[in-house]
Amino acid sequence: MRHNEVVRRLLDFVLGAALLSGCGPAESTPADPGQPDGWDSELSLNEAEDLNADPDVVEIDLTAKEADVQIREKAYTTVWTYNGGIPGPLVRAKVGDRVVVHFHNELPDPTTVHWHGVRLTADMDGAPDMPHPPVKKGETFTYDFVVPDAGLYWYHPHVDSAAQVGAGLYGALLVEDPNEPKDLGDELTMVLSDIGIEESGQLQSPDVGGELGSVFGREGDSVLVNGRVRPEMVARAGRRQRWRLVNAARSRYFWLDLEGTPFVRIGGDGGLMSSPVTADRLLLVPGERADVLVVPVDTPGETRTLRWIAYDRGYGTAFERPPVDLLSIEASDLPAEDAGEIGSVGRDIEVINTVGATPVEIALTMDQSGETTTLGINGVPFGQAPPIAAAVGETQVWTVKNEMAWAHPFHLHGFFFQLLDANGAALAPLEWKDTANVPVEGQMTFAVRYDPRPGMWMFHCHILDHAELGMMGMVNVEK
Ligand SMILES: [Cu+2]
Repeated sequence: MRHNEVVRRLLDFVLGAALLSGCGPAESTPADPGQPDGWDSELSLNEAEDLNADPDVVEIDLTAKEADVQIREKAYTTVWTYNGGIPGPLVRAKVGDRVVVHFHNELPDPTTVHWHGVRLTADMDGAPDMPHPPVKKGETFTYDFVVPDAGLYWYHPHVDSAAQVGAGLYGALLVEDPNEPKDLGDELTMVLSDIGIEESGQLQSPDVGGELGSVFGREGDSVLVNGRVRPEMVARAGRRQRWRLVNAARSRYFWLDLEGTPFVRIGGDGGLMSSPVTADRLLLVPGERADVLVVPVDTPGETRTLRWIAYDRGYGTAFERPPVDLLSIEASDLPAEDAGEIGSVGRDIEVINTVGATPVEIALTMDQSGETTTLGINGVPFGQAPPIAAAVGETQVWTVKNEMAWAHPFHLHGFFFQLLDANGAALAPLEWKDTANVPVEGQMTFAVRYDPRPGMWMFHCHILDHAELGMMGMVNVEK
């Protein structure tokens, strides 16, 4: 019997009816329920089972395989999965842990696993043939790396990536920092994605729409939160929630709206920012992450809907596209809470010193002079351009120009960067990025410092159809 229970029974005995009539000391109240039971059950993610007893090692089995998954009502679709579900299992680790992933490929095609955003060694990055060849059907490869930074990361294939991600291969990797404040809110990890499914219930062909589909960037017609179409949650009004969001779609930008409820963004790709930013809408380009606090407030039974809003990422991408409901939040009948003020959330981030930095200028380009359209870097598709030279310890300032009528989410593997403004100053508040939007016929500038992890690293557009058309390059970081 717990101590509280003993005390309560003793009081019952001594005070008798006084307690029941309410004249004596108050009867012990049940523990604060926080959120109602099962409030987030439709958003639950399978978690990868840690097979290693060492508290500083997370060791998991990850199998890529086909599975029949119900996405549309009354229809099962054969999709590509990690461990049988969309998304793949949530991998949970803490800062500094070693992560060991025994990866098995049971798919018909070769594949790799790229650990998007993690500052690991180049040989564990999952870029094909750099140096490990893709994992063929029936083969196994063990990824073994340390997670040095808190934040939400994700994993996905880096072979035929538009088709493989489009078929369902992605999952989240959450690296927690035990020293971060624990009372920021009830935490939810949300993997945002989409998938194209035919009327018949079959997965859409990865080539649907032909070359124009690739240039536009294919967006699946079913928009998913943790693999589900429009899940629902029942949440206590006024109680703060902390959402860890990742855009795992192959092409779709997510511009999020919660009917006037503001998003307090406290972190991004590489953990907490220097200070929060509050906004009514939140943009996540493919590959990007956000760490946000939200406080839904409604009277019991009322529902607030998280919506996808068409973001104009270039020609034809926003025209006459209505909002899409992503998630509904019903206010429970628990008494509303006063979320109060959040304390100071943030951390010190050192500004990268760009004095004497090496300038690197690249352009994201399209070439329609041949029989087929190719995309590229500086007019040259992937594989035909020499890598950009860099050295351990070097600082570079990149200017990424976009010559196309579509925006591109630029992603650099293995290293974080800091965005710079037009005058070359770091954007405030400070944050570590690995993916950032390059607007239509505009540019994006960032500073990067190469810590001692030499090797060949990729950079590319994270509209994966664009990457497959050639918009990828490499940085060779030498010792
Ligand atoms: Cu692109």
